[in-house]
Amino acid sequence: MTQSDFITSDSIRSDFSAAMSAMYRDEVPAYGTLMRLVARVNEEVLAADPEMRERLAVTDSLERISEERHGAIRLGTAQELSTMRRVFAVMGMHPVGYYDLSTAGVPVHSTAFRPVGDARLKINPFRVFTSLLRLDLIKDEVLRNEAADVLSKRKIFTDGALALVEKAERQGGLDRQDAERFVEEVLQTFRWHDKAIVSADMYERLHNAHRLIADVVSFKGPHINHLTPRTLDIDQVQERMPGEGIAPKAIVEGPPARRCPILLRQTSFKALEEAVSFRDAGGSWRSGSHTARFGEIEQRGIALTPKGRALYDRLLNEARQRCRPAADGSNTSEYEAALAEAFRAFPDDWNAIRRHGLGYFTYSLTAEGQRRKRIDMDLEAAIDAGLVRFDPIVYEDFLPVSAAGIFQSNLGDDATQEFVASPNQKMFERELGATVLDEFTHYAGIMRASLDRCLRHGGFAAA
Ligand code: OOG
Ligand code: NI
Repeated sequence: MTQSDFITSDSIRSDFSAAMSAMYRDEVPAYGTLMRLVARVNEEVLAADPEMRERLAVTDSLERISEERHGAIRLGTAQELSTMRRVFAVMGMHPVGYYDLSTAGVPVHSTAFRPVGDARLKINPFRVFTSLLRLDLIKDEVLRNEAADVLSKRKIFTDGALALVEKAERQGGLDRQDAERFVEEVLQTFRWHDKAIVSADMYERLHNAHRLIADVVSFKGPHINHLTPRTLDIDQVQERMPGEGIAPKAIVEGPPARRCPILLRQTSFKALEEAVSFRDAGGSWRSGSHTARFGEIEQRGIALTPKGRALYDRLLNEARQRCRPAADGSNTSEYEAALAEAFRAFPDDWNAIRRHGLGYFTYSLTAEGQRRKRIDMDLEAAIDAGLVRFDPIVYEDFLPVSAAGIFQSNLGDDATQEFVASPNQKMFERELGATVLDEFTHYAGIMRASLDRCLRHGGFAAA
């Protein structure tokens, strides 16, 4: 077997995300409806805005605009998490970022497994927001031990999947046939199981401790709980969801609509109540229901520097202190007004964002800049003279407050619960068996590299 017989990890990721999408549309028909609505709105936006079409044609693949950008799962043990890391590595997905959601009332901490680097993201951007349940936050010791016991006995990966992960690690890749089997085997882990592995009574107790605990502990595997295509106009889709018979959550998470989009805006349709059955001590099945699976959409903007992010966090906090968005939608317009008002303090002009050091950009020589032998001025002057251009770097990660909002609206709106803030990245990385990539360092590196390239090729006086 030579290296050249191997399928690239990017192509395994593409196949996997396509297979997952097909499975999910099949399992959750409302998700198919959302996908069609997103595609329709994206077409309308592009038809009305030829400039955007042009820009997307150059920087992205237009045909794949409405495809999934991410999904999410919730795991129960460190063992599951570290094996999942190895599974995703075969698809070129690596842990980026640490998210502590305990502060927001959700007993998990998380990372995002995603492709790293522009070229790989362009081939296929699929990523999975992966949470690990924090049993240490369950107060009831008896329940905590029972839950740990159930989790320690389940096997979420097929033997075939585990064997192929080992083979990929040993060989440094997989050939076509193995890659196909790998996708098929790994997909099984993300399937929905309507038969619980706990009794109705235990489900009830887990559910009372926290809905999320019941979702993680009660089933055979970590069913994919949502997939998320990209939309070019999130407000349009949000507004048109009810017309398609799907119920959106009350607010769009993240920053308000702006001329220069920052970070990430997200919304979802509420999780469906689905029929499940529980096996009782006597061995007979009892029917019940469980709410876990939903659909989400996202719209991405520029990646912010630590300074920009601190400003974002402060303004979001300000808005939420003025008006806490109610889950039933009763104060949505008031919240939107507070958000828009707070974010007036965030510059809404690319050059201002850049000059204040709030966002990450890539720099490149314009056609005119390329013609010059030597650019005898500093970078700012070269930008003003039209010799150098700058383009925003897209934010590829997630936001903890938004994630908490997405979790909550899908755990049932009564699920808000207080936990003591207890971020523990060290513990998470121990459980993961690896460190997570710091997203700021990563974006800064991309900006730095583009700047170096630009300075070198421009023969800058200062370079
Ligand atoms: C994950 C929620 C977070 C996002 O897009 O912020 C998330 C979950 O509900 O498991 O997917
Ligand atoms: Ni999501």
